[in-house]
Amino acid sequence: MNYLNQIKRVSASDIAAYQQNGHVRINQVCEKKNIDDFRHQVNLSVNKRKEMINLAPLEERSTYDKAFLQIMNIWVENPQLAKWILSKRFAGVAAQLMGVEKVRIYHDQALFKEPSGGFTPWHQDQHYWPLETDNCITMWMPLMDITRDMGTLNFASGTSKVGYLGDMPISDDSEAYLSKLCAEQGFDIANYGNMEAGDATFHSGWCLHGAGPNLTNTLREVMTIIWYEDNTKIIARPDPQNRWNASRENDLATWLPGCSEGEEAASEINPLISPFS
Ligand SMILES: O=C(O)CCC(=O)C(=O)O
Repeated sequence: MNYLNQIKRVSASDIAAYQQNGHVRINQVCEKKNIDDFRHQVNLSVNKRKEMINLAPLEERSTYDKAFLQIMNIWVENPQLAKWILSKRFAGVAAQLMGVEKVRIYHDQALFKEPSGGFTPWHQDQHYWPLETDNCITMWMPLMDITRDMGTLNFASGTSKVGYLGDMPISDDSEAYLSKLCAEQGFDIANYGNMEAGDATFHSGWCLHGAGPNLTNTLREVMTIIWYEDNTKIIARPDPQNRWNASRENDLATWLPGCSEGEEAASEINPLISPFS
């Protein structure tokens, strides 16, 4: 069977840990012997896109832009990479953790932390996503062996249940507010440490997380994929809970093109993946 269709079974204890803490580490989601093609395809696309970006020197950038090179939704322009991003193998792990049969892709993103790249401020991913579900997940996979001092993720355990905490894009403000919140509420902070190429951490949409700076001279190559459960609607408007913000407006236009508030979140760039059938 094609490797990309091979389902990796997740243990009951890993599923329980994810449900409880909002994050979990699963080793060899892509076995090391198979990582080279995935890494190669990501790098091809990243290098192509990078040519179009005018990168300022690190010291002149904002905290956000110091944290990583963020190259988004590259699967749509690279059919060889699309095979990986839309694979049953990756979506199967996500679906088992989420407890669903089918998922949709929200978007992918390469997050490359440069040598001496800055810390990633505390944030909630789902602050950006106009999705009417709590069942969203991100896979964060290094494409190379990495050490903790290259900036592996810190997670505040149990925060997947806190919901929307307000309009807080990744910034010095989100760092200040959310690190204070973590300290005050006494959330345990987890970091899974060194990882091998193809290991992955998974975190849910509301789980508070961030990362340290890259203290090494090596570029930290990480690829991420975001999925949400099938049959998810876009937040309606007006929203009595006041959850629309500028980031969500932008995401609606960018990652759900042609879809409207209150409708199913299912544009042509959010393909449905049924890993188990
Ligand atoms: O790679 C990083 O430093 C941050 C990653 C992150 O925030 C995410 O994948 O949601």
